[in-house]
Amino acid sequence: MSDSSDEDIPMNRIVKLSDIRTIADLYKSSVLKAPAIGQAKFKPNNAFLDRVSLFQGDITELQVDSIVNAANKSLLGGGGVDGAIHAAAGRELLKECATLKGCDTGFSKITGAYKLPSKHIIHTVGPVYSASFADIKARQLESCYQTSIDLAVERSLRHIAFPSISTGVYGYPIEDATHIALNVVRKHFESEGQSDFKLDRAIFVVWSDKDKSVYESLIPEYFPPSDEIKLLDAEETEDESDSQAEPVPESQIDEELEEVEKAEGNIANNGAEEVVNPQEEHVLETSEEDTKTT
Ligand code: AR6
Repeated sequence: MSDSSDEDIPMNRIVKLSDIRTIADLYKSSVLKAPAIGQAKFKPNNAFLDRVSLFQGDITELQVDSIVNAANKSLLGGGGVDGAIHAAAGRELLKECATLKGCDTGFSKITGAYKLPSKHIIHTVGPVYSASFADIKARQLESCYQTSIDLAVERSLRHIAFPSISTGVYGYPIEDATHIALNVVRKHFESEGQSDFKLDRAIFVVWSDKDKSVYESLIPEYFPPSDEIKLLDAEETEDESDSQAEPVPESQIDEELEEVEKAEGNIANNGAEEVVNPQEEHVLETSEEDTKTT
């Protein structure tokens, strides 16, 4: 080592929000193509196209309000994106994570981001995929996205960047996982209405070319451009009924989740929490972490 000048300190690349292309841009440059007739699952809404991005690269480089970590139940680090986030954020992140007493599958907890350019990290625990429990796994993955968004909104964080949760080490099929990710974000935007919305940008971060092409092919189904309005009219009734399917009662989900947890026998959470339903989870999150400011 020669000296301690700034040049010797490796500077991670920082990607600003303004450098992250929205899907409106991606349609304009024909990276994204309008869906075929009848393929769109939602009606076009151009306002949403400026609030969604697809970014290929390292999530640790994003200078945004929050990035999501695909963690495990211990919240104490691991491989994949979890390893990259802990390595880039530094030991202080691990120290804060150690105070959180783990996290159950399908839920999320928030920390500071330390050496990262983002403001916060939302740690979510995706399901380990199993085709035998595909419905439950889908519900848990959906909950990862939803509870992460809920935390961002609760903390008034205006941007959230998601990696492709569970699709690496945890083996979730990328197409199925991408449908879930896009559906949750689209429904959140629908729930916010046209004005006074809480989330300015949802960024889907992909690492591989294959994952990028899956997102590029599925984004138009959830966020079609407005040019397609006329073409979609004929399909509207069917699309709306698809997107407003009757939700499964929470009690049923809880029972099924408990069954899966027992079957897996992989409780890595050294805390005392039982599996809780999404409503109860808000209480858990606020009581444990509200000492931190945003
Ligand atoms: N930026 C963005 N995406 C990334 C990055 C990065 N720096 N690195 C990897 N990916 P995975 P999981 C992508 O395995 O399946 C860990 O050990 C990767 O290509 O990180 O939820 C945890 O501790 C893939 O598309 O997460 C858990 O034990 C996606 O991130 C377990 O892995 C998710 O892959 C979680 O497994």
